[in-house]
Amino acid sequence: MSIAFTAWPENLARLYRERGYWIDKPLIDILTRQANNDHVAMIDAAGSMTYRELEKQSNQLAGALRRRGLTSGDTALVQLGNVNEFYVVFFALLKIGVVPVNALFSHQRTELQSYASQIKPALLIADRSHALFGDDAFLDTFLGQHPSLRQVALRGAQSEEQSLAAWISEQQATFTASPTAADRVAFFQLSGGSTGTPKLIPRTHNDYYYSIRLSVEVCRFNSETRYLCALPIAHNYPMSSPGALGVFYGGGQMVLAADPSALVCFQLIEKHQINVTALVPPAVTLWLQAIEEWGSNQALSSLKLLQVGGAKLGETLAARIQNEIGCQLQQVFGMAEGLVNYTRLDDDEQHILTTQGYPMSPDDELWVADEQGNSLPAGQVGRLMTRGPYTFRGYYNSPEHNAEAFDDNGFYCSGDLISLTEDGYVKVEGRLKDQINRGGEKIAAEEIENLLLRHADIVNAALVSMPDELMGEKSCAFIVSNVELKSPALRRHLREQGIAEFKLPDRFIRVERLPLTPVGKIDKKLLRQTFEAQSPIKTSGE
Ligand code: OOB
Repeated sequence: MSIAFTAWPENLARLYRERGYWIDKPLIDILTRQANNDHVAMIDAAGSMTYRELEKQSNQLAGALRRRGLTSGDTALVQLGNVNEFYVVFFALLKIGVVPVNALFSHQRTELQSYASQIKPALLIADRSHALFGDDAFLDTFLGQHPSLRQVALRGAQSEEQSLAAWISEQQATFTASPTAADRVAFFQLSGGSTGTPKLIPRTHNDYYYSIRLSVEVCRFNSETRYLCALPIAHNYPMSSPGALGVFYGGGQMVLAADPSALVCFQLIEKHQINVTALVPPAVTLWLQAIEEWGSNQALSSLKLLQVGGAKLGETLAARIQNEIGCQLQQVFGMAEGLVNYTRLDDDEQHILTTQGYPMSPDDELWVADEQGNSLPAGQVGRLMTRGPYTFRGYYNSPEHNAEAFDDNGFYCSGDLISLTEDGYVKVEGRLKDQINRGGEKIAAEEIENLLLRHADIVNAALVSMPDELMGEKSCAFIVSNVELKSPALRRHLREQGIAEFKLPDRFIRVERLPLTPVGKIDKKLLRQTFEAQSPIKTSGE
């Protein structure tokens, strides 16, 4: 049985195959190509692993999972941080056709619950070093709530029975892979979200593999590539743009950093002679501050290319990179749903500094829509509409949401406001979707509002973005309540619901009522104006 998903129409699927985009090979081909390569594939804080070892360990884990009854059509919930095991597990699951959701390490109870409810996993792979899995309390509850779960493996487990390391070292004579068909779901990506529940994005082998090969070509990754993965390993950007999978495809080396701080990364860059890495804009600011403070960018002398994406990179910040970090900038405007835009390595400075690049495939179809759905000419701002050989056709199990997110011709509306230059480059101008982009980390307003409304004293709540110099945006919750509620208590309330820390509102403002638009929706635009010079909203304390 394979996972249900919205497939591309036949005529486009045929075109994508004819043009050589879809090659009908499973994603494990990325590793098979390097199976006899004795070069180091990845390095984390615990040690290094060659391609041959990665192939062997993922085979062993795949065999161990198979012996425990896992089989094609099953799903898995995985939560691992920036550690080598992430890719041992990823390839092992692909090898036996088990379809994973890779939760971010920052995710907590609410997110894991939501993913498990949606995919009904047979397998859970988690880490004892994560707060939720330090002891068995949450695990026992979780297993009780999700009867589909048949097997659990834990990184750092004490008992052999549930030890991920023990499963990975189970020896076996031979192993034959049985991945899902290349035009079927390989794994789920996580949507940044704009609705109450985090949405899942089915990615097929064919579409994802194409996006990786194309990224490798655009960014010129090869066996000389030494890539630092400083962002969360499960995010689409460091996975595939070109990210770790691009590094593996090219036979290069990936080094895993625990976080994107200058303190951690500069050392790793120097030690491993890293030549490319990917950051979000706030991390760039912090790196520049560190260089100023330490009076030198010496540690970064091996760095040739810095990719920046996930959130809008301001032109002033962009302009400092070449001089102060001492390497080339590449802007990346991508989304877990598919479409990725890059500035090209030989673009002129003006395009690199002032645009977010252009789509990587000649068959990415992209246009700008006005409110009535008409196509707008270059220079005008409207909604981004796109479809193409690696852009998904529907969120998992979400017919109502899909009806809104796609037009009749299968174009996905990402909720971004963009304009196109005369020569086809994209400029991100803003956003329509009800989401806060907190330095690249996405917060769906509705998800947090629903959690706030669970508080007995909260009558109404609205989460909006407020400008922030470092993060680009931070989040502010406007609360309607009959009693005075202190910020720490509100944060505690949200923490008790178990959500990722980055989703906690940075600020709370109590108001008498929430302003409404003429059609009766909460007027978030007006709320956001609170942060501009004059406050039109009558607030009463914080
Ligand atoms: C990446 O993926 P997601 O799924 O976390 O977020 C996608 C959204 C976009 O729709 C856009 O709103 C925003 O993040 N975004 C940018 C941006 N890159 C992403 N906004 C302005 N400028 C940029 N350069 O964030 C992602 C996935 C693959 C590669 C890179 C980023």
